[in-house]
Amino acid sequence: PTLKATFASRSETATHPLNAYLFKLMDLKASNLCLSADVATARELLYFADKIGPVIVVLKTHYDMVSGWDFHPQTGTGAKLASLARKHGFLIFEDRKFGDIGNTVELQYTSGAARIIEWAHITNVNMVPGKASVASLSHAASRWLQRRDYEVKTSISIGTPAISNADDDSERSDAERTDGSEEAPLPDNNGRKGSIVSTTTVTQQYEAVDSPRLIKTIAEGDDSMFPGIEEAPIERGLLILAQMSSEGNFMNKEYTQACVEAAREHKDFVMGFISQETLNTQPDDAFIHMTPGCQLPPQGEDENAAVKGDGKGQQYNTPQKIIGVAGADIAIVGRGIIKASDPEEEADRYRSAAWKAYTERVR
Ligand code: 5IU
Repeated sequence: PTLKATFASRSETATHPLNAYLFKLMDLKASNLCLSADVATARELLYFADKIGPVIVVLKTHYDMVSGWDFHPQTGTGAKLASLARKHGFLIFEDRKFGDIGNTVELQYTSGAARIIEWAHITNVNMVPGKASVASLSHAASRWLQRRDYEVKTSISIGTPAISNADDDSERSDAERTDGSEEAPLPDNNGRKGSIVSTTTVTQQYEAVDSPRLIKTIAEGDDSMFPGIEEAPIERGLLILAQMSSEGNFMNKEYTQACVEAAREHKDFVMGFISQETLNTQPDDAFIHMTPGCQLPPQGEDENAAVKGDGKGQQYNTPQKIIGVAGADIAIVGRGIIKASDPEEEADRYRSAAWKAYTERVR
């Protein structure tokens, strides 16, 4: 049902606020390209985010393959990526492929050193353990949002005391977040001193990532900032891993169908799928589809010629096949861009090919 619908119109009818934002971004930037920034160091990751940022709408990360990842909540790699996301207008997608029982994925999503939920707008789940992992991640995200709302309101009403030692602070909020499977109550509003201090700390972390002031400072005097880009909504989103690009993978039709059902049951949190084709089959399915395993033949050759795999199980399709024929929305490209002799130029070649496949599809 969505094959002929434009991204602009899908932005209007989207149920998930991040989908509404993303479709609008796609329309505005004329891009349905995601860069899979599979690099070995944080320095390269930030370099590519800044260089390729103008032509993509999603940046896909694997924080656990990056050496030198700085976990500092205010000045670390996550916060820097979030600033670049705002400067260039793209969403950050941590390709974490959560795959454990509900309680564990909840903790992995919100706590630990990386605190993925703080800096990644989107993450994904491998649904092998069952639908409960989707429910748990959704629960974790709404609790995080609730807490965030609460922190912001409280910090306004109590004012903002000076920050103490930053390391201390991260310890404290870690403890606050890892309080286990029991439903910990939100701190009450009646001024327990301890909770005010840690509350403000958390708020300041959020400010580091989300403050328009910070972004403005970074973007000031920089004319590469994409015009007309608004702030992304603070909501978090999930993609369900419904199909894979790798040879001989075990995701059969039944599995994929179960993923679609889980998505329909959690429309307020699930944005869509990592899949090889569109899975929107019912009239009110409004999911977005992002597809990895994408490469173009070398420059100068026939754009639609077949591309060989990587010899490690990865299989590639062209943007035309993925977007034009299979009906996916966003093409995810890693080595095709990262390993090119001129990644910026190559990224724009991919953007243009994927966009052309989309415009021809909706025509
Ligand atoms: N990725 C896949 N296929 C999948 C899923 C994820 O390739 O089915 I789910 C990831 C792996 C890598 C990126 O991070 O997408 C593709 O990178 P290349 O374009 O370099 O093959």
